[in-house]
Amino acid sequence: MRFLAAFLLLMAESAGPSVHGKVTDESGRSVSGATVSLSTAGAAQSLLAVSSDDGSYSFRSLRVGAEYELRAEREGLGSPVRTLRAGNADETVTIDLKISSRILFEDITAKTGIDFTLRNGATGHFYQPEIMLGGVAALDYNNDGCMDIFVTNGATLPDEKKAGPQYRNRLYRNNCDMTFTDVTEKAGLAGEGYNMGVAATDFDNDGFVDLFVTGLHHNTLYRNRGDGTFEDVTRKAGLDKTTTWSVSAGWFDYDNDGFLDLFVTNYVAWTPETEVTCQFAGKPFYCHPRDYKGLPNQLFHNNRDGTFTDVSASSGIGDSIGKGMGVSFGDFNGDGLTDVFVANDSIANFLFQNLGNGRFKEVALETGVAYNAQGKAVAGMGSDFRDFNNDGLDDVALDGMYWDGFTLYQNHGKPNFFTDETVSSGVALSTPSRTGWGMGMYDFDNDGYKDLFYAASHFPGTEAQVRASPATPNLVLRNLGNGSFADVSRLAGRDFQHPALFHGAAFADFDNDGRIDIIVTAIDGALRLFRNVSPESGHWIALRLVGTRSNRDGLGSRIRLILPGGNSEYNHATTSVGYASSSEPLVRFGLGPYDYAPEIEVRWPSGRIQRLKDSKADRVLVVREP
Ligand SMILES: [Ca+2]
Ligand SMILES: [Ca+2]
Ligand SMILES: [Ca+2]
Ligand SMILES: [Ca+2]
Repeated sequence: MRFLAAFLLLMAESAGPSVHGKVTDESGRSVSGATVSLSTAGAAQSLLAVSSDDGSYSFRSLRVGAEYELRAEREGLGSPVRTLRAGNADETVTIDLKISSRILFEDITAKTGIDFTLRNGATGHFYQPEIMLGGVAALDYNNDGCMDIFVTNGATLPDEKKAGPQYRNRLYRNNCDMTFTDVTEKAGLAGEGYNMGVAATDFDNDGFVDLFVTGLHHNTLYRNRGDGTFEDVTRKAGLDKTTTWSVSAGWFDYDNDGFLDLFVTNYVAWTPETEVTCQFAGKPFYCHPRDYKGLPNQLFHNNRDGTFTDVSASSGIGDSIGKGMGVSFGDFNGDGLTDVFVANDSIANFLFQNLGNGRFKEVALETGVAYNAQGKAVAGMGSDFRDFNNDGLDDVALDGMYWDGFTLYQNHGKPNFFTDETVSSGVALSTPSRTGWGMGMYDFDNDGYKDLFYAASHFPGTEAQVRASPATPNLVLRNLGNGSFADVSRLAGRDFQHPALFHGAAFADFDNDGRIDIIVTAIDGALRLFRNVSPESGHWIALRLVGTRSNRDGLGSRIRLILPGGNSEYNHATTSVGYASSSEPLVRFGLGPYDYAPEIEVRWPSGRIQRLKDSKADRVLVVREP
């Protein structure tokens, strides 16, 4: 009788197909109050329903022949996206939706053979560098298709010496079975001095990834010889003119000549001798950034012969005095020229617009990314300059100190570009009580929407200030696909709840299963490899770009992937993500329920446009520039 009644009701109320079903949890129990959304490609808004007491939902009057995507969410739990095609007018489709944790990580460090502790050399003098280090890189130094790890380390203070093996930088080779071997000694990468950050790419286009390591009074360029060893070419390359304190570096091709140029962020003027002493609650403590003089950043042009020219002055980059932390690259105005975002500590951020004539203009204020919505400069740390809402416009996410919250700027295009959407996106709900360092915008569950990860910890010794331990767990916020994010950190697995003084983070698919993994450093703590074990992760495609006219790694390439439903996703090639760290050069897309992409459009930095048709999912595509 109930079915008949429902059928009659349907006949009476609707003209057109319908879909209905139940929302359940992992153990099959009905879930009420779940938000079920139904959308078609290109639709500005989804149709929404809320599951009733017995978990049921329904949508009626669908458009005949239309393709729909259906999914359910509740309190951070979500269902995989399901697709349906609405058939003839009186058809009723039944689709049950199971909601569960979408993003799950397992700490597999103990099984990997990685045994590294980040040493900051602190001895109670509260030297500022002690709370600023921790860069890490994901790179494939031996081209075996498995991502390796390079991690920077501190030194003793005040002499800035790597006094003993505990201060060495390390290179870990991925044995392609998720075990790693320490190959530092053979590679010649133990380093010297007090290191901060790292930027990996193939600067000389010989097919082998090279390393630039930043630090106090000393930066180093290592050229990969291709035989498992590296050569210090800093002086030969003309990169030995350093400031007192470089934090991050990044590689990008600002003049699109096929050779990658080098951007270096500099923090503040600092020496152990001139270190100021500060107090907090009557006791010696780390000083505020305002107690130090800022520095200009640096830009070095790649001369294509292994040498670089310092163009900081002629490019205009050197005109802006900041307190530079993370650097990330995007193209905010879509003119094919890569722009530079620099997070500054406690002063306005910088956005350097690439003018295309070798000059940059600092436009953070007029484009809306200098301050947050409250008109406040935040203590910016790491940033990522990517498109979180798949509208083809690069957005900016950054993190900072616990009183600010982590800012999310959405790009609306010309003429005014960015608005602060930290509150409307829900990012503000979970971040004001946190301090973030490394971070990145990656699609951890491959549902087609880039999520947010933040490596989090307060300064050591701030127990009284933050009324908690400075060691904290990391944060992961899931992109719900409707402009908002849900904090799913507590649902991300037991290992994810582990607190530490987390700092740098690099992103790569270390086990080549299509789910992006994270390597995270922690002060006085273990380097941890969080393997992404998200259940019911969607289909995926990763692009490994091989530039011919463009730079070999294809950095700066902009990629649009068109899904079978007609929606598009956007991403670009960069290794400069987060704080003082360097991530894999591959460009990733989550495809959700779709096992192929009808079209992938690659816009190379050279200007070439390449279109790939009907690419099968769940693989790395090697794309050579035509
Ligand atoms: Ca490798
Ligand atoms: Ca966007
Ligand atoms: Ca996602
Ligand atoms: Ca993985």
